[in-house]
Amino acid sequence: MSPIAPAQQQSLVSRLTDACGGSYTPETRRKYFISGPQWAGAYEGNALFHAPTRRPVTFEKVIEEYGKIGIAYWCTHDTDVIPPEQLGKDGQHEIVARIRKALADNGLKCSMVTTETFHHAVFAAGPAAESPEIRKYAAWRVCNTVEIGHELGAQFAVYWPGTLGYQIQGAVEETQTLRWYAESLNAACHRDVEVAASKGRPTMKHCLEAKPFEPQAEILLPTSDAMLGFIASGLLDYPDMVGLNPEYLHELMWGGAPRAALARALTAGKLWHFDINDGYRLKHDVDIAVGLVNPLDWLNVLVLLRSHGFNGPFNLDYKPPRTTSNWGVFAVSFPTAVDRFITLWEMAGEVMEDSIIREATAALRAGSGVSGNDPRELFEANKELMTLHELIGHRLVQILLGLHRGRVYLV
Ligand code: GLT
Ligand code: MN
Ligand code: MN
Repeated sequence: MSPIAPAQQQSLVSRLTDACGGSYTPETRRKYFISGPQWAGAYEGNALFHAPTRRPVTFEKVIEEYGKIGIAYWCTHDTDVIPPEQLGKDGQHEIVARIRKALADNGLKCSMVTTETFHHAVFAAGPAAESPEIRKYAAWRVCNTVEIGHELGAQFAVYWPGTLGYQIQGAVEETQTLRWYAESLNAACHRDVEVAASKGRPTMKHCLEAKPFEPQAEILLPTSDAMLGFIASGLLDYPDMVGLNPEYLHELMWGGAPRAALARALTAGKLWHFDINDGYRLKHDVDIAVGLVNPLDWLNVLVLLRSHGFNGPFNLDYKPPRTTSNWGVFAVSFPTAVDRFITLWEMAGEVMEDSIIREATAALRAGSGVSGNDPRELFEANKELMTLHELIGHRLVQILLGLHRGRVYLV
């Protein structure tokens, strides 16, 4: 192939994207409770070992592009959109008014707000640092975010306590740090109760998000399960207002099974918000877009969620790769991520209706009818049925690959 001159590259990428087919209309995409984070759309490709590859993008641009794609909800950190020195001041009110206008102009809603307690130098020792004045500032920040959330009509507040931990062991007393962290959350919930009452709005759902590694070397609440323990610890004044925002990759990162982690959150009644993305076990937080690495696992995750009535928010918390251009972020990355999610969600519906999986599952649950306390006899009585586990796996792969619709190779 001859070289593709820079001016021709976008049209080639567009043509090949269209040739992929399988895309949904913006109207269809809007029917799902899918949210796009400000920080994902505006991610410039920078990281510890990476210089940015993309130009900065404003929230007006992100909201406009999400609107065109059909991503119906938007979410943000306080400092993604408001410079830290403007927080709580006139600058904040002006920016919030501009956000409201951008959302209204483009037909989006704000679903969630979150507080950045990890990037700024003030959080070098985390949001629950020893210094009482830093903790007071952290509590003020989460309360301010709750106020922003009410002004933007958000239903959810997320907390990722990524700096709740340490680099240097022995310098931090873990039980004390957890108590201090609870104080901030208590302040946020308390402020929420007050603001909700004054505005006649429901209180928000406050969702904790775990990540096992990064940016601290050791993390005090590294998994969703640790967070369930924290919610039930007695340290929270409003435990009923606090639940989880698991992230698919964060559960995979520590070697867990995301579907099992989600199941534990569901049985605790705390699965409220879900960050959707993909990546690899026991690696860093690569935040690859949903379904690009583990589509079969994703299908199974969505079968679980659909069968338990979980219907979102599904938050596109991924990072468009550094090799994707500013144009490609909204022309290719987000629409294809949304469409893979919708396809997997609809496929999960198909799995639930599939007559083979239904009958196999029912047969396994019916058992053999042979009872008694002889373990060998019990095993023998069920052993043919248990072969269905593998058949169910085969059927799931058939559905994932379209083989159940007759896709075959001419061999
Ligand atoms: C950060 C983290 C994400 C969280 C964001 C919410 S911040 O990007 O890696 O997983 O969801 O604070
Ligand atoms: Mn996340
Ligand atoms: Mn992540």
